Amino acid sequence: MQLFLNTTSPFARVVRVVALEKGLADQLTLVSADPWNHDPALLAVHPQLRIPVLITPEGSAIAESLLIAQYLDMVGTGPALVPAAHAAAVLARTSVAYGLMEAAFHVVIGRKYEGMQADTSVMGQRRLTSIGRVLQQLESASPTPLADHATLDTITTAVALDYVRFRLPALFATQAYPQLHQWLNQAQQQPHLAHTRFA
Ligand SMILES: N[C@@H](CCC(=O)N[C@@H](CS)C(=O)NCC(=O)O)C(=O)O
Repeated sequence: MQLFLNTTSPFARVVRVVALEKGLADQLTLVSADPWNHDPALLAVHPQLRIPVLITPEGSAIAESLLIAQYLDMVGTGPALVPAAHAAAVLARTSVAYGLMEAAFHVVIGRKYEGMQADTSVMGQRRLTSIGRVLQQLESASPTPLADHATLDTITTAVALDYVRFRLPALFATQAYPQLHQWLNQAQQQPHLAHTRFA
């Protein structure tokens, strides 16, 4: 299988952690891609021109990190990423984390292409407010404790928080979110998260 990615994409990192969790990492060839420069190899496999994209053994090209995660969960080994007994709670937490990841990514990319004034647009304001709301909710609820086998909620929560810390540290001060920083520091020790750090 091929995985089109770059090493700073939170969406691609989720997929890499999932592949490791599901015992599939050695079946993955990582293909570095640059969606922002009209990468022809990426465009040849998927019209969306975004990463990550997974090419399956039968040649299907799957975009969207959570869909790729769903596929890897089905074909890989080991415990389910979304255990049936806790499916609703795991998916609910995943949706919060995924929303944080998307909002943070759009703030970063808005600033990159439009400058800091991107933050003052209606969408910029909505995203910043959403990031603050999610961080506060996670801080007061505390993310689920880390288990031996990561589930989709802990993977997406750890990746989303680390992405905010990596790209938008001013929004995620340690003094404002002490519990979350503590949780994230611990999560980063998990071998698969440690192996996929942003670079
Ligand atoms: N919803 C997508 C988001 C993927 C995404 O936005 N990827 C970024 C890189 S981190 C990208 O390729 N952006 C290019 C673009 O938006 O045109 C997913 O979950 O995979």
